[in-house]
Amino acid sequence: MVTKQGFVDMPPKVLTIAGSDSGGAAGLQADLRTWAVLGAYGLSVVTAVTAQNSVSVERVQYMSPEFVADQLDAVLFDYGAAAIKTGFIGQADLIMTISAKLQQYGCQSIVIDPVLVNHRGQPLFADAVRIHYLRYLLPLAELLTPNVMETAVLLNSAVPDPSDLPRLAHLATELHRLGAKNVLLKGGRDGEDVVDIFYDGRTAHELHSPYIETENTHGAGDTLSAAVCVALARGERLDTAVYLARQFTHQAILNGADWQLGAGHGPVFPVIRDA
Ligand code: PXL
Repeated sequence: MVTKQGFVDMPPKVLTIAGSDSGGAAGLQADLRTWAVLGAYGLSVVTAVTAQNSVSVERVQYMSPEFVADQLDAVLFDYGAAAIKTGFIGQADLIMTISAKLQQYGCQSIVIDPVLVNHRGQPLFADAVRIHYLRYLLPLAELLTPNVMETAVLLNSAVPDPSDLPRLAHLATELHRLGAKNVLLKGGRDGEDVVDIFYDGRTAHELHSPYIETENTHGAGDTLSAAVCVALARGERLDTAVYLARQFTHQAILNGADWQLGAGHGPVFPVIRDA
């Protein structure tokens, strides 16, 4: 909010622990873009640097656990963060390091976006990564945000039919049972709607929004979890945070739905709101 004197209120501080997408669509670039648009102050701890574009991921260079720990110490010791999200991690030892640091600093309002499959739904990592997610990150999650494929990977089960909503609701309860306080299972379908299941430990809520016919959804999951962080950092209830973030992401997908920035899948692009 800009005041009469032209001063700006202090923004909420939010931290992403994520990979860099050289193509600018996903990863920490999507998080920081979302946070700039929503008026939050974004901190970023880099887990890996990818060489990728709209067509393919060519290479991934992981940061060492020591260097990730140093980045976390640097930002958490000084700034702290009112909400935190994890994105692309991809290595068991990095998961352990991140989990230990989040606990050491008593971090709250943690959103775990379990980046485990590529956009074709193929698992990206060895089974050790899945096991480390379950053991070290799920118990820290205020909210876990898997899509249908990632849910199957985490639970080591068959990929569910996205239109079998009772089954998705059941799988969300399973992820809660494994330690995530709340679960937003994304990517269900009901006719012309996409349906996310929000399980809060008591009730599975079906959250509907109209399906947008586009392949330009790169970064949608990142944008969603980043937007949840901002609402949590501003003190919103989690169900409100999820509602606001879904609206915001729906609009971000609409914005870029007809674009052709590169040869392949295009990005989502959040709108700049009026001050
Ligand atoms: O959208 C998930 C995601 C997160 N982080 C990085 C990525 C991707 C998908 O491409 O590259 C770095």
